Amino acid sequence: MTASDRAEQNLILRCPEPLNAETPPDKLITSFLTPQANFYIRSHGPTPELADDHRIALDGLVDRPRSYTVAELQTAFATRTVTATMQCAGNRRAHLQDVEKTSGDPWDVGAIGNAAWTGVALCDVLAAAGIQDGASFVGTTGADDVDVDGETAPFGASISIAKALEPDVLIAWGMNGEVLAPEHGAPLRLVVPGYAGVRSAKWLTRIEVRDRPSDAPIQAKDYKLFPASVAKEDADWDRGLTIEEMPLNAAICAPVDGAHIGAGACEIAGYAVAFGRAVSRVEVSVNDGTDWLQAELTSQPDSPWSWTQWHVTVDLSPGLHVLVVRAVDGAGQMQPERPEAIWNFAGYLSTAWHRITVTAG
Ligand SMILES: Nc1nc2c(c(=O)[nH]1)N[C@H]1C(S)=C(S)[C@@H](COP(=O)(O)O)O[C@H]1N2
Ligand SMILES: [Mo]
Repeated sequence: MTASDRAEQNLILRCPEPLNAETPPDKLITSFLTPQANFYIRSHGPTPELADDHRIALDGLVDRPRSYTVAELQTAFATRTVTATMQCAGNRRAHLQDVEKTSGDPWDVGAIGNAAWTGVALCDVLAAAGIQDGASFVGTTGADDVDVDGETAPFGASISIAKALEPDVLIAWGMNGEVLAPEHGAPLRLVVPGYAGVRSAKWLTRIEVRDRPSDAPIQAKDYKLFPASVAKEDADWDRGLTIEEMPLNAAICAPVDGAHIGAGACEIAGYAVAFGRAVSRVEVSVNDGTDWLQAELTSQPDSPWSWTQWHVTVDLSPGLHVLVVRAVDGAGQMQPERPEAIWNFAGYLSTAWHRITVTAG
């Protein structure tokens, strides 16, 4: 089966080429770990087919540049597994597009998933190479060529050296106990917990220790946050906020928007993310935000990068209902109420209270 066949069978296809597909909402809440086959796919170019003995180069500001295959990484370094939610910076973009058109795929709530990633700690590999003075960023390159506004270049992204040295940042070959599928970055990808998915380069070919961020278009001219007053044509890319840490968010996964459901008891369920902070409260309203109920939370306290799943059972009278969810993090911060306040031309970081309409009866 090809990656496209798998996506068509298990996911909601947003774009066939490059392959972009999201997890159907019901599959986001059936298990704490999202099976690899149900995990969203966000690719900017064609899926490269790389050999099992593919090598990644490690160079730049290091004393001992070298290259590694998966087998060599497995022999040289301790294997590490980190459970972390990965989320596209464009997740829930459709809700910003309800305000005004943006660029990008109209993701609903499913450009997100939670997985146990297995690989080696990037910091161990960097330590073995010897980081030189002046090292401030770690750049990554993928085997795929991607187009950013007419400029074609290999996928490239970077993270700060401080983030790169966190032990939970992995060079990964596995997901939920399986080897990575081609569409998720086989044989080796980066996993940067807590950061927008774009920083987790798939199909790694090179890791370069640098004195400045990656010059690749994906890093330099994309995935930046601008205020609503800035149009894409006028964007000064150096002034945009580089999207790294992901903000507080929550979404309703069941029922789905527009559903017709029986009147009476109804279970409302979904996920919330606070990345590194706790999700301390999830509130649900069945009357468009007038009254709020507290949802039951399911989280793994020893897994700070994972999402929190939540559910609450309500009694719905016959008729139309606007259901809303909002989350509060461990610092007492809440999501913005309305998407109008956070609209931006690229449709990133769509975190307003999630509202859906259902008909009971
Ligand atoms: N080489 C490469 N890495 C990439 C991408 C890509 O297009 N090419 N997409 C990024 C983006 S935007 C996201 S959200 C995640 C998605 O990972 P997944 O497809 O395994 O869910 O991969 C990131 N890594
Ligand atoms: Mo993404």
